[in-house]
Amino acid sequence: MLQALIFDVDGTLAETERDGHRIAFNTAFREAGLPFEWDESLYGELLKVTGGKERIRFFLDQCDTCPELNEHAIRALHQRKTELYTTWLKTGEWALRPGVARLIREAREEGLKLAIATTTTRDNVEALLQHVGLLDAFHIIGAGDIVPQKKPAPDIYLWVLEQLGIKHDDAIAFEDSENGLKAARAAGLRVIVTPSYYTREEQFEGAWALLSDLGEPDQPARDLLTGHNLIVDVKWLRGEKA
Ligand code: XBP
Ligand code: MG
Repeated sequence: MLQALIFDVDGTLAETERDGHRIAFNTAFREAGLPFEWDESLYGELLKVTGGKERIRFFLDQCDTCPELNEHAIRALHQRKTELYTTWLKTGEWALRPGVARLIREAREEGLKLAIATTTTRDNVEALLQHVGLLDAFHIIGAGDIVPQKKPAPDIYLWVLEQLGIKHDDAIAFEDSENGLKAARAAGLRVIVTPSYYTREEQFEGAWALLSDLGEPDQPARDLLTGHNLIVDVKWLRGEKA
């Protein structure tokens, strides 16, 4: 029986990567006097590495002309990036994707539990949810370094399921990326994928549904496999998926 919905954050709740995270990384690099910046296309490639600190380390390991940074320096750089990013979230120059707030409110009213499973830093999640008035809607927030291995490892989803006290059959995950899909599937979950700006070309084999977004009454979502229009609501999730 469906008891919980578990949401990824970046790309799934909102398009936060290109104009949010990326700009915050670049501003932190510039402030620290570092001689590089991540353009839109390079950032798309770097997104394959989940987690901001891991992404910086991966980039530096591949870069012959970049200065060496130890783990302490990367941590400090990333902390500044988090400050810049949460400030950006508070400006409100972004929006939740279609259907996200509607489904979260409806699920709450229907007595479903709500959780977050993300690789991003917890401060980021709280700032985002706070800004749209949805922080109180969530029972569990699984974020950042709370588990040793980030997506595509299943760790964050397994941790969230344990905290919720439910079995994988009783929850549905919402993701936008192949890494996220793999993580949720490896935890045994059904997964609804709504590809985002950077993940449109990825492979989503094993997704329970592949949709343009969650849909609003005046702006239905599109099933990307069948071409049908639909609105993702709790009734549909409970089994009337047709
Ligand atoms: C997306 C990510 C994150 C952010 C950066 O995570 O890969 O790493 O880009 O966040 P998800 P931090 O889609 O699972 O939410 O810099 O805070 O690590
Ligand atoms: Mg994502």
